[in-house]
Amino acid sequence: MSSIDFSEALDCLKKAQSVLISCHVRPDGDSLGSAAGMAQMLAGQGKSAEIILPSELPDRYAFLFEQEQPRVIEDDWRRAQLAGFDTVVIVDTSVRAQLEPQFEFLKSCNLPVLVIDHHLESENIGTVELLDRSASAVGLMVAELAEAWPVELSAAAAKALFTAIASDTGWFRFPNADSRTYHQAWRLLQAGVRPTEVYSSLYMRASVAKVRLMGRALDSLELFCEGRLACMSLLKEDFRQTQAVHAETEGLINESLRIGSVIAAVMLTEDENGSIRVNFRSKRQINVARIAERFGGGGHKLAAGAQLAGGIAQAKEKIVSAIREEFSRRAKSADDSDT
Ligand SMILES: [Mn+2]
Repeated sequence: MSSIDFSEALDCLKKAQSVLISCHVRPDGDSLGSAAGMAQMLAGQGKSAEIILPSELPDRYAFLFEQEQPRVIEDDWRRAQLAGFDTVVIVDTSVRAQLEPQFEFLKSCNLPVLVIDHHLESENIGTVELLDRSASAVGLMVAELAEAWPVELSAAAAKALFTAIASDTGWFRFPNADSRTYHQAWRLLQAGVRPTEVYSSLYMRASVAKVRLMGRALDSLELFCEGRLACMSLLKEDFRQTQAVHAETEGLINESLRIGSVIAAVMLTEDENGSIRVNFRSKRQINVARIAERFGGGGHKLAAGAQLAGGIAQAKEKIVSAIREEFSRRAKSADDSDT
């Protein structure tokens, strides 16, 4: 059991009768699994819950929504005239930039807005906030909410939360997969999750296009900083030729972390409009959230992202030199502490 105070969040959920659940744009496994798990948990308590996404649901996560596909509203939510809800729950973000379609609605809806998040940055979007930067996934926080409530989770709710946790911990491989994470994973297994089934749903149903895109990404691999930094890039052309979509870049960056010497990895992706999306990963030592923040992005210590204008070559140069600086800064402080 964690030491987090769930009372305010639980009060909010217990009072709610009709809940609107949403998450950040370009939703990932944690946000979708958390939203689906939350919806199932609330339904299990006789409450009504509807998930509305601010971007399309990636196909690979459709298995989380077998009964009912979530609604998608990509433009200003105020125009959708959403009615009949008495509570809003936002999972896996608390910054405006990731909630553009919802933001004005959230400010003007006069409803309690419960934000459940584990990212470093928060812009106080909610009226009630459950923020825990040490949680490996929001799915973990929702599982802990269920334990603290206490309510029993259905097998479907447990599967969704397990998917959320597995996604943000790289199938329990990343350093954020701590005993707290395994404890909740164990509870979810007891509630009926079959990990092999979740693994297949998540990782064994890729399209040919995705595997071809992976080939392109691996082909672009360059090493910098004496082999400690791996850099891969994908151009518009790579998407056209492989017929992959942008959502299919998910997870590709981790392939370069297989290299023994690599400590940090970046993946640069050219968007349709020509801007460059940069994803950062770190095995240890280097805090990539801080580097991403220098470019207007953010994230976690070991996984972060940013968006850069301009061509891929300039973007790569800027990022590589920022990370090079970080390596020498760290080497210097290590030297200082030696003497
Ligand atoms: Mn997350």
